[in-house]
Amino acid sequence: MTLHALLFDVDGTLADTEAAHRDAFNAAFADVGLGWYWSESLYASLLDVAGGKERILYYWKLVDPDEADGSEVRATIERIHAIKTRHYEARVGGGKLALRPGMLRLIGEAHAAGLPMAIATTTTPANIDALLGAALGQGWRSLFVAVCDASTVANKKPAPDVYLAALAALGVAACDCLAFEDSENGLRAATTAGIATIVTPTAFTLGHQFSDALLVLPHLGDPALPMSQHLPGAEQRWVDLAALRRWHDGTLFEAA
Ligand code: XBP
Ligand code: MG
Repeated sequence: MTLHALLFDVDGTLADTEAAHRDAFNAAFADVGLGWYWSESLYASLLDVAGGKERILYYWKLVDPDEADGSEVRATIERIHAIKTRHYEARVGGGKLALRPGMLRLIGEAHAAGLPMAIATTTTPANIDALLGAALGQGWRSLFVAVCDASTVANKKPAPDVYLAALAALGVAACDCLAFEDSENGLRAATTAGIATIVTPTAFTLGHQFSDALLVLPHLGDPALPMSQHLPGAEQRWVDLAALRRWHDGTLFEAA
């Protein structure tokens, strides 16, 4: 099998964004006068619900089931979420949040090698622009064959839909790809789509189940920030294209 494409999740994978999301949700709740506050531990559990709007509705049903069934709820959630997105953009825009170790380097390596890439996320399109516009430059979209996000498919992760949409746009078979994820929902979405997946958990997802992952790593590392652990079949302690190709074609544990 030959590696034909890389697919990247956004939140928690390309960058450790969920703290900024949590702050943005809480700022929006304060703006609209809702006495809600999502603590870190509560937010970690709410992250099991993919999609910010879905997450708000889920929480609303927890705290006030009767009100959450009202006719106006959908419109109210849209309004809250639009405010939240503006707060999020303010928190990560302009390069305030760097990509996780190794991501900028790997994306550059793949682009230089002509290896197609796609994004498969459940987050809102504006959030991706805010994060990647600074990290990768305003022309960041040209680096990816497809950007599949909350506006692309109805069913969010752990449904495989967003990965299936990315595979269709790439025109490659799932078995010829590798995906990068940070959460159990994301891993389930990618593996259900048939894509071998490398997981780099964050503090929010460390306790998740990753038994179906090809590899679980603390991050992808960089020459300037090597991982503390050895990588299977690799001399260096950061993930590069050569290592990915070996892992993908099944020579995972053969000597480099
Ligand atoms: C993570 C999500 C998103 C973000 C919040 O997306 O589930 O909902 O938590 O962003 P992924 P929105 O890991 O698939 O990138 O409020 O825009 O949904
Ligand atoms: Mg994620």
